[in-house]
Amino acid sequence: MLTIVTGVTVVQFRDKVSDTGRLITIARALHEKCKQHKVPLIINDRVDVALAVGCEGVHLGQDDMNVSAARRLLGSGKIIGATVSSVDEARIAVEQGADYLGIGTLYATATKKNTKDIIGVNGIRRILSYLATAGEPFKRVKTVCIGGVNRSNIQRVLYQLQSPSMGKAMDGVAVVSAIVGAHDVRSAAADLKRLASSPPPFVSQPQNLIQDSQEMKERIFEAVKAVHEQSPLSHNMTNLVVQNFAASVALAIGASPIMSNNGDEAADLAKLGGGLVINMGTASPEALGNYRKAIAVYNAAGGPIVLDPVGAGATSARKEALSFLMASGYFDLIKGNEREIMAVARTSGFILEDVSQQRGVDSGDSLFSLSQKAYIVSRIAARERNIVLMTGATDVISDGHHTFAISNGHRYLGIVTGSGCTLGTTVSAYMAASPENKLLAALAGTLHYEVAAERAAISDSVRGPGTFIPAFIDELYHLRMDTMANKSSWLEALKVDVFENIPDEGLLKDW
Ligand code: 3NM
Repeated sequence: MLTIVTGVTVVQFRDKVSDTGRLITIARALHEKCKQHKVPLIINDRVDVALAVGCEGVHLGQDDMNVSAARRLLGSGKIIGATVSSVDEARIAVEQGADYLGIGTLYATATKKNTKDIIGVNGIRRILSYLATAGEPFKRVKTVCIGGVNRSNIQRVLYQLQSPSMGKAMDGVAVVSAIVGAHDVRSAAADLKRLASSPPPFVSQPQNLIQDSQEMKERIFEAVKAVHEQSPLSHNMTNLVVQNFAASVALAIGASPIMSNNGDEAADLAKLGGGLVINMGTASPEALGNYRKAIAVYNAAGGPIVLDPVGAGATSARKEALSFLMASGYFDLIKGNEREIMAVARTSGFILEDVSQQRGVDSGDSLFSLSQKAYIVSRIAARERNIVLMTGATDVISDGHHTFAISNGHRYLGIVTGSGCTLGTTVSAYMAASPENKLLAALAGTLHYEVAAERAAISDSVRGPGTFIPAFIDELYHLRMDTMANKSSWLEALKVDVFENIPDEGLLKDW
């Protein structure tokens, strides 16, 4: 009936239909098995059954006996867990003496239909952030997340819920169907354990970034060369408006473009070692399904994914699309204008003042000071454990530890269609070519792109945004070729500032 398999550290007996006598019989047999393997047995809902069997504890839902009453009946030596889906429920459970919290529902699941709330990674983060700051017993309480966890998402979910910036990590996961619904229960559990204790393939080790501006220039030079030498696949699932431009930009920087919006093709493409751009510009429900398939296979292969949440704050359909995509997988870099990045902050679970109601896909006047931008991108990046690039007259890029301002570029980029999208294409190819330091790669890609724009804008053939585009593609190409010929004078044009200390601007609240 039960196989205790590699990797399972606690067993919960959950049976909502059997009579009490039968529950006790099954639980006794389970308890014997569990004891042989030194694994605690917890009974779902039924304090009486736990008492009758003498097992290690109970798990209580919001509609069951409350934790204080159960504690009085069971005493201090037993384990009491509680299901919670909000900060309030978590607070009450801990105040009443719960030893661990089962936080959910993470994702919709066929195993439990009457779940109160699907709260996703962001809802869980909110609860973890609260626990981290509410005092000792809250910080100490153990946590698992539950609902729809399986082998395809366990690494990403744990990675995103173990962000050091949150102050409290998720201790583990609780699963039903991923083990008991598997054909081979033993290997399913062992597989989950292996995945849970290893970093996801998309994670690169944090590097010591850069000592001084000379080193920065050298590393940027190397990153430009890496794209040329490796010619990484640049897979664009992009908006209809920019497909042609994006392919030309990819070729000019030395990447190998493919414009494929077919999710079924992504599994083969992900194996080729390139990068993926997901551009939400003209996303339909069908496109979102394709993006989800591609995100899963690139995450599994470890290839970098750039999310370009075009117009994310502008309509409720786009807000929902952003939530859908951010729940679908991990993005190595999220790139957007101020309002798009504020929509990302909200989707990431931050609570912010309503400064970000977006009116159109263009960025409009700047909402924030440079220091506020640095604060926003670094906080989101630290929480998402990725890189965030906020574009504007000055771009700000951060991985949550290192934050840079880039003041290169030209105003023509703001008045040609697809310049933001093709910057996404550029940084994804750069990250694919230099995966060991994705922040530096993204910085290098942005600089290549923006210095090329500056050079194009002053060339004799350019009289406005129309003539700018071909000149820009030329300059992207020439900068690469100059670099390959070891001509480094273009690096003198770089305008990069490093943020040393980023004050807490108080714009983003955790819960
Ligand atoms: N409790 P699976 S979700 C038992 O949200 C249970 O409180 C949930 O099953 C909650 O791993 C759930 O098959 C079922 O998705 C989890």
